[in-house]
Amino acid sequence: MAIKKIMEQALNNQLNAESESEYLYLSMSAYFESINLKGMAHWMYVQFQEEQTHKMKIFRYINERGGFINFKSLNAPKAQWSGPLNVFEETLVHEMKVTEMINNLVELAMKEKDFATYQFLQWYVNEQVEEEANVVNIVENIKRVQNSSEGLYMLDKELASRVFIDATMTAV
Ligand code: OFO
Repeated sequence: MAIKKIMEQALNNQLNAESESEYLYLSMSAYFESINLKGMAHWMYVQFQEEQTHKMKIFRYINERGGFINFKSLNAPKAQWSGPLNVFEETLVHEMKVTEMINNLVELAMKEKDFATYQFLQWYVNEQVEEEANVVNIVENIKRVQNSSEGLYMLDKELASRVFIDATMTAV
């Protein structure tokens, strides 16, 4: 059964929001490059790659359900921050907003009795738990080492080890 217009539109909004996340994290990666925190720049680059996969999962799903893709133009992301804590605190606020958007989508899928979309969205529900937990952890660690350049150096090295996992390769 083809997807209803109301659900198609809501998923398209999410697809565009994932593009905005991509753009934001790439900008954060560039910022970290500019202040020579290579590990954090790498972490944000992996985050950018992850957001691409979040977008592409929705892209594939809308197509599979016989819907249409509607891209919107994107606003330029913010480019300057006051330091690592500021960046990761803003990342947490951003991810909390995304979680709310996903929850609203789940609510809509239930209301429309679109059980396939409801099922599809469960991956995103779980992913948001992980996204928020990861960032909370980094914010706490930055607070711990904030006044120690050695601590910041060690944390930057740790964040350099993040590995990108392609979510489009896992089940939809
Ligand atoms: Fe796509 O989860 Fe972050 O924004």
